[in-house]
Amino acid sequence: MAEQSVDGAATEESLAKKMKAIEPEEASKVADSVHDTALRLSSFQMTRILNVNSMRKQLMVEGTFKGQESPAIVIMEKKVFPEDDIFLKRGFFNEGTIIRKVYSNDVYGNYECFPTREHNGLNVTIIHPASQKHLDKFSRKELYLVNETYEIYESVTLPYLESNSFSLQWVDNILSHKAEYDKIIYEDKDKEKGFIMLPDLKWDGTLASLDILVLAKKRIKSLRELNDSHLPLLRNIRDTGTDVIKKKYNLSSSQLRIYLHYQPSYYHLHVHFSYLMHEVPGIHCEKAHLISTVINNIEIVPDYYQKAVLSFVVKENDPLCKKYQESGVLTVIDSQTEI
Ligand code: G7M
Repeated sequence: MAEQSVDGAATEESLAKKMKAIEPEEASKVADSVHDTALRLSSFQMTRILNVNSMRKQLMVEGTFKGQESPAIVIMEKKVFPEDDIFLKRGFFNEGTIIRKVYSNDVYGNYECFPTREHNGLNVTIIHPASQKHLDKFSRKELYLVNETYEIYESVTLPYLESNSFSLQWVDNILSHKAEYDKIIYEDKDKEKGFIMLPDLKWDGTLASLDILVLAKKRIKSLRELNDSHLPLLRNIRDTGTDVIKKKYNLSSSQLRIYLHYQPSYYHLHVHFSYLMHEVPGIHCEKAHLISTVINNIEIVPDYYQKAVLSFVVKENDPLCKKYQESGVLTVIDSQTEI
């Protein structure tokens, strides 16, 4: 699923995730890799910009290193600013800093600034030799918004989900205490309104990036299936979940973003609890549904989620995107076409 972040750590992690998605047989083809020699970036000839992400301040380019036939991918990413005491004492600007005025208006001045080398670092990831899979993975993909009615859900989305039987093994392992048992923060064993609360795989454990996952005990596919019979479960997750976090992490419910994803990556109902100050990927309006709104919608209209249009984004080339295309739900333009 698409991810967005203003946080360097999350960005690096999503990069790592992308790279993990390329399977070992690809990696084993590292016959003569530039990583085995003293790397000279000046010998890198850029051939194509694969993607630019202005939000994450990333540039991904394809090219070749001198003397190498196989392509390489170079990913550059601006570094996150430090916020520690050492940095505060040392300061950011010095004699070498260059500053140019762009304009000023009243008390506001806009400048272009070129800090000295130590503040100009980039995180650089180099993939060499890069396979076609790597190139596809890092290439820009057009995004499309699907406005899914319940009829579209029943006729396109659901059959696709059922025919693809995505593995929920990791969820079942947690629910049956076969995995991550020692990580469980709280468990309510009730079959109907019970749940397990544990750290999200992505959470580094720091309070500043609190990211906790709640898995319902009951098998419910997603937000789409929720109705008034699930209100006790949803209220229990919201209320008990916030109580547990208050006691353990001293964060109040008003400091938490508690939400569900639609479409989720895994079709077993789960709720995300994250620290409001932490801008985790997937919190945007085309994907995240606050639990408070979900509960309220069902309180007003018991079968709200079997009536409402739910909007979400699919990526060009996603199998689900192709299904929507085939069924006429989406018209996809060729992203290579000049507009
Ligand atoms: O809402 P969505 O389906 O996009 O999110 C699923 C969440 O499950 C993500 O935030 C993942 O980081 C998290 N997750 C995925 N796996 C495979 C695991 C896992 O094995 N353990 C834990 N604790 N979280 C996981």
